[in-house]
Amino acid sequence: MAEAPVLVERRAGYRVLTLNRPQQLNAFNEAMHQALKSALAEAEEDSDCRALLLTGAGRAFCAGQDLRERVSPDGQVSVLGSALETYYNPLVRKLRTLPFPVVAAVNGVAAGAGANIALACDIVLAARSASFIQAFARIGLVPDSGGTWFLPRLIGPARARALALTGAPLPADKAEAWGLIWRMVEDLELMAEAHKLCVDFSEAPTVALALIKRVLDESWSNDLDAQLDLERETQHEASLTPDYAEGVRAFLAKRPAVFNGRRAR
Ligand code: T3D
Repeated sequence: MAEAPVLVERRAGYRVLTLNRPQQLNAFNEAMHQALKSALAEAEEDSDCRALLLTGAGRAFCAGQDLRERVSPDGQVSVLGSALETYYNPLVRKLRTLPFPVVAAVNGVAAGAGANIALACDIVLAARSASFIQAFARIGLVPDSGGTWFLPRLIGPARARALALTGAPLPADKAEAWGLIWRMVEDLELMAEAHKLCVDFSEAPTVALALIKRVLDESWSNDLDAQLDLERETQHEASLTPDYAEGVRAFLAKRPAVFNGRRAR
């Protein structure tokens, strides 16, 4: 029987999703898209899931679209557009709006949509041997999966343009130095660090974290006035959660807070 294209591991308080087509460097085919979509939906529906770890099997994180799927037996390549609408765009939107943090553990090369899906995660950790490649221009395409949005915002227009136009690999240490990712760690420490983050998130005030994701994303298109209004709204919502009450009480009692991650009843 063929191996599952996405492996799902349930841990206490979080899930680990592993892109699992290592022979193809975890390139996305339709089956992998479907499996990832279902795994994300199931994680979202599980009220005990308070963080997600996304990684790749084998030596790569993900090499983007499986290009073999884009050539017909007579050598014709597909015209694109609907694939983005059907798979990549909903995937990026879902990662940004999941009501808990998503940690990408980039274990090796992340190319094309694979790089930008990593950047869509809330926190990106990369192994020293990993690299990020905007491979699109190399095959006559335009960066997608949010790349043209994330890159200039994370590293500035000059570096974004050069990476997109040249398709040059960006090694993990430089990605960290440029602010593209949160941290580079040694290869052997990657998964332990990623799990540690998820364990911490699984004990965090999850509703507040979801609201933080939202206000930071919306800040890109808001002026200060609108952002102040949004902060008022989200702060109100956060203050209705049992975790806020617990956080304040625990602080005053000088004890560690025990957050349940639940919404206000
Ligand atoms: O189509 C749409 O829906 C639009 C959306 C597009 C989104 C995109 O992601 S477009 C960009 C697609 N990705 C790429 O162009 C990257 C292609 N891959 C590479 O450039 C290189 O493989 C890497 C730089 C990622 C790694 O290089 P290297 O030398 O470490 O490995 P390799 O030997 O090239 O690859 C190993 C195997 O994986 C190889 O298979 P083989 O020959 O051993 O049977 C290779 O063909 C396969 N592989 C790697 N990437 C892909 C792939 N097979 C299919 N599709 C791939 N994207």
